Amino acid sequence: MKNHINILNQFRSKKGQIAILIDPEKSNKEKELLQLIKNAEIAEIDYFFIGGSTVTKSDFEKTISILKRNTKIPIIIFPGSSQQISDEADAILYLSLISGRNPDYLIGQHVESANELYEMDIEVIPTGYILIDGGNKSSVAYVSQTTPIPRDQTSIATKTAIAGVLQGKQIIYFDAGSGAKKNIPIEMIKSVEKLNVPIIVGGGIRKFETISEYKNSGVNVIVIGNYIENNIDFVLDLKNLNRI
Ligand code: 1GP
Repeated sequence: MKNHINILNQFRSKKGQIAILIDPEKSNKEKELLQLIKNAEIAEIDYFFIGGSTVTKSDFEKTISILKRNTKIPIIIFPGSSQQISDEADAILYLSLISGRNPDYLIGQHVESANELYEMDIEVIPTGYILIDGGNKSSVAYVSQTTPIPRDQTSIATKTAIAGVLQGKQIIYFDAGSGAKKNIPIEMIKSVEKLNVPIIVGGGIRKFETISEYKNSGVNVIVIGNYIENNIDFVLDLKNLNRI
């Protein structure tokens, strides 16, 4: 039995936490991952998220085991498919793609991995996953064959989040998609903050100002992936961010 940290409580505990997203399809080389871990520890990054839309099982397993062996930073699975599960992680975001109408990403993938996940010693966090148009076609929209919510439709995004909470989702993840040109609009965050569930935001985040704005609007966890893949020193710079 693992000594669980209770990641959901940790998400709730403060605003402006930072997660680095590792996509094992792009980052699975031990040397690079070790450098990333080193920088992340210096910068006191809160979480590693791991997952991707088109990752193979072997890249996923290899990457998660490198992380597990080399860091105490909590590892959270952000799964792109039912193949991306492992009890080497501390928790899994159990995503339902509630902005979409593809049953496979609402329940199908979940049924495929249900038995295996049920037996695993891992915290499972029911997550309402909401895709918002990030100004370009994202791989997650393409792979899931779903249409993101238009970025000016705050009301639809809010109603979607409310429906998710009523269904029992414990957190809401707004994603503009990896490499998004435009980030999640602040109005959406402000509108959903009243629901009192932790909010995670990701997609195309590359600037400190964006991170501060999200923190001040009530975002609990800000996810940065793509930008770090080519700018590993950005992780070190995050240490200087005023996170008080
Ligand atoms: C995408 O939320 C994540 O699913 C992070 O996006 O890779 O653009 O940082 P980036």
